[in-house]
Amino acid sequence: MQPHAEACLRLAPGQEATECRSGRIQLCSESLLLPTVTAANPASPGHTFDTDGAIYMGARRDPAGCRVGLFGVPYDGTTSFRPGTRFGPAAIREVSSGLETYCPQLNLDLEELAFADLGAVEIPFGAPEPVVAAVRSATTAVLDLGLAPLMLGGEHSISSGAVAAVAERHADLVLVQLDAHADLRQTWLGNQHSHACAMRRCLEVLPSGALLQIAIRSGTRVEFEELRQQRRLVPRPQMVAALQALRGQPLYLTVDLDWFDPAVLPGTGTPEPGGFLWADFAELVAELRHHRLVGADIVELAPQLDPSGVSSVLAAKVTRSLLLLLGAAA
Ligand SMILES: [Mn+2]
Repeated sequence: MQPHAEACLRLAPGQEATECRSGRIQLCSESLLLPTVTAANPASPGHTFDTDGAIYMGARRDPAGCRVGLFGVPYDGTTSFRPGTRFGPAAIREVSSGLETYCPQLNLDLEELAFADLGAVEIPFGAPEPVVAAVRSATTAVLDLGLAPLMLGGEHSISSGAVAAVAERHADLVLVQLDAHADLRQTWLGNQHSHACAMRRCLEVLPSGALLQIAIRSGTRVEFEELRQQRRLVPRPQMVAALQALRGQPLYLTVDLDWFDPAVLPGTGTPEPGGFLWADFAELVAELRHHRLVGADIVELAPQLDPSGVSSVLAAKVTRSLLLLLGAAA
């Protein structure tokens, strides 16, 4: 158990913090034989975050005094090809303790950032509409706590809920998408909230209509015609310059992990050859250091599709970068 995490756990009477074999921090009742307690977040009445399971390294459960609120949405109800993103948030948390808290690129350390891991949004099983609504409500609750939201998916359909909540606070919000796929379909497989429609739904809840789609490499002819006509497609050589032009504006960054090459991140449901490496992401991180990042999500990790586990490690490191950027901008 990490000492700082232990110190920050708020325990109910009759509970004690224990470390289980996997190294996870659990809130246990008096007997270790009883199931793990699911705790409501005391600071957000009406919104229950399930805190069962692991916690991201260095995080607190109690949001008081924090600047960033991390939460998971373990959902893969509309996945069109290979499912498994419901296991994404847990995998990111579990491997996070293998990373350093210090980021040499940003010269920032999670040990010096007060951030909360609020757990998982409690979502209904099945159709996406109530899930998106729950995500919007939970993101609003995180914003009401004064925290910058960082959401761990789950599949990409959840992003429109978080974007809608953040856009309510920032009418001039700009959405920046890292993704292999355009995600601009009106509907897919009979579902308007399919993850293949993620950016179409985001555009409906984004008052500014401002969306930058960074180096998208897969989609239909119709999607690409729209990308070109709307000048939303940012080619790889221009991605840093395109962000530079947005300095000072509030940004929401959605990271579909299939933006990375399947060689470095095979653990995703719809892999697309021709993707990017960590160094490419690091270039964006360096530029984002100068921006007002007000919210972000990391989606589409399907950890069980990668027996090596490196996909989860990369996702956990992306999480660390975004925690630090959100914390620095808050
Ligand atoms: Mn994608």
